[in-house]
Amino acid sequence: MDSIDRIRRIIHVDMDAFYASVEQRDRPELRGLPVAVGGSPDGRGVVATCSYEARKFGVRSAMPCSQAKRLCPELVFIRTHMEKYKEVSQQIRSVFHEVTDLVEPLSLDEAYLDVTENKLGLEFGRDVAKYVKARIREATGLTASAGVAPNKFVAKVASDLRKPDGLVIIPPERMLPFIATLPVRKIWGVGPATAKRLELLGIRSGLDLRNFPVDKLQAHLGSSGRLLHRLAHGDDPRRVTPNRIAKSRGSETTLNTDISDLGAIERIIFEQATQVSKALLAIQRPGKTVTLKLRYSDFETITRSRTLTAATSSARQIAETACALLRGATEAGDRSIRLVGVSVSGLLGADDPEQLWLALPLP
Ligand code: DCP
Ligand code: MG
Repeated sequence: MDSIDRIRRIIHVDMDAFYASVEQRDRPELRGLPVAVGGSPDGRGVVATCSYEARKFGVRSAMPCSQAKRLCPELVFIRTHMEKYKEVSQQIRSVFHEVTDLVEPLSLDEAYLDVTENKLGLEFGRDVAKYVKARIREATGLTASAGVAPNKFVAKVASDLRKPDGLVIIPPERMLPFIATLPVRKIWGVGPATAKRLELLGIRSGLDLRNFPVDKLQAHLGSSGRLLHRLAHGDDPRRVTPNRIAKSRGSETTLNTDISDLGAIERIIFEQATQVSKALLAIQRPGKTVTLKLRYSDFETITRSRTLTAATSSARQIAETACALLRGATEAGDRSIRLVGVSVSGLLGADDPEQLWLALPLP
């Protein structure tokens, strides 16, 4: 039988306050304190993430540092140490592969595992998830949260429910009642714009969505309406796919001499954006998130990202977004630069609702 047709056991694992937890692990004097990683306390840049102590004050990822400081005056700002996070990321991936090779990483700190069959020979997803959490703690000294469910989207919602150090199991028989209670925003593929359109139809919860006539939904939302209807019935056909095709395209340049002239950096960014645009057009996959990478002359390396409202492959839009990040969210100009890079991620493709629907056989 095809693996899609039988009940699967999917685990979604996500590290808790990832960058901040690594910093608190390595600097014990920071434990128990509100800590923000990224940006700087003089108000420049944005917070990449923050410790749970800081979240009590309302500090969040992507918040400008100035605002974070206002919400929490004693907030301790720490620079990012990407090499360390990548190393931990490798360690957790090794742990995942102790239980299955069906591992689909979503980012440095997050992955789906299909443990329907697993190397431990365990029957219950719950036991596999407990093993993974314990091994992650042993290998890295850090906590992860996990969700276990028969499909990806429910597993991901579940892993977020009892953070930090959470473990939430949604067994097959509890899946439909669970989805019924969810706000539609939690359903995979529903962003703010779709949520607003659903709201206009009086659809607020998973139950509303499930009970709404599918042909009417399709009339309003097109093919993704049918997919949403399926998801509301607990039918998320996405497989856990190891080694997915590249999820970004980028271009970076190490400069011959360090430069601090913003105009000169912008010219490089425009050239790079043109390269990236060509690459995206070649694979016919526009992307939503533009990332600017800079290495300062002292080798400190930062990335700044902005997610657009719609996917793009336009060189101009990529360049303008990267330049806005350069001027608004970095210290370029005050500090000289030895490397510049532009990349686009969040590419539309096989995992995007519209395209997924096109790939599915009609029921
Ligand atoms: N990150 C970032 N910029 C963002 C969001 C996240 O640089 N806007 C980085 C920092 C995070 C890491 O990615 O530590 C993982 O992102 P998560 O969304 O999983 O957030 P955390 O792991 O920090 O916290 P949580 O416990 O909510 O998962
Ligand atoms: Mg996380």
